[in-house]
Amino acid sequence: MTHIPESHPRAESLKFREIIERNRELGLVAAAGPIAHGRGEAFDYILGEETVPCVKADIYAAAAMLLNARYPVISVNGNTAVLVPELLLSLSEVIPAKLEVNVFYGRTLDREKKIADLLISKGATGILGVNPEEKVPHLHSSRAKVDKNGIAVADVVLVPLEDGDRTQALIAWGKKVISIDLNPLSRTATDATLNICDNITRAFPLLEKAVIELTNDSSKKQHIMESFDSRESRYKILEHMENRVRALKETVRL
Ligand code: PTJ
Repeated sequence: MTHIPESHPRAESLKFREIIERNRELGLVAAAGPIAHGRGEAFDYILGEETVPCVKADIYAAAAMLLNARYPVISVNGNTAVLVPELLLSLSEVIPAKLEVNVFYGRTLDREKKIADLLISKGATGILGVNPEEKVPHLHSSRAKVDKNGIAVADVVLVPLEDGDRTQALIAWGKKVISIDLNPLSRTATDATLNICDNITRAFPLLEKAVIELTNDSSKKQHIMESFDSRESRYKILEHMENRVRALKETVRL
């Protein structure tokens, strides 16, 4: 393991990169996992590596949607599992929601089990998606394989860090999809019922906090559900990025 000194200005980011790299070697993260991570890092730079105000509102909307769901499921791929294993468990408990392993690359029973075992080692039970038997209609990638007691019967699916081939198919199947994707232009982000444009390492704790808060405030939850507008949300995050890049550009000439 690479020693990352605490004094390094990018210590936190480097630690997450190290987690991705180490788990790629162990087979939990796909070979393409570090590429996806790097893509996320690039968009995170534009955000300023912080949860921006308009996204905080989206996190509350996601919390309300998950709490209002009849059968919510959190889909777990390799990157998500290794970046936020404990948070996956705690979020699934407070909603409550099922956790389902769902991967795109090299989908073997071995890889599914490795990801499930990581979650089990954190205390999770009833992990779905290991050797599943159902299929998402009209989807031909490995992500099509879903659990008959999970995504197949879910009404709301949380898909952190998706790769875009599945969101449309899930929506066409009648489900609501909440994505967490730092790239607001990705197919997943634009097709989802709601995208949280934030790093999952920051979004998960905030989402959990919002779920706990809204559990005890049904009128706020209802108000959020009624006022949420996904197009407006997409507009605001792109506007934020545009303004930030413009402001940064101006500092160059100061
Ligand atoms: O484990 P598997 O086989 O299911 O594969 C998982 C990956 C992530 C490799 C796969 O889904 C993939 O290739 O994804 P993409 O197409 O690279 O898309 C991932 C999206 O997540 C990109 O738009 C990234 O900007 C974004 N992203 C990367 N890291 C983060 C992120 N968004 C939020 N938080 C992150 N930490």
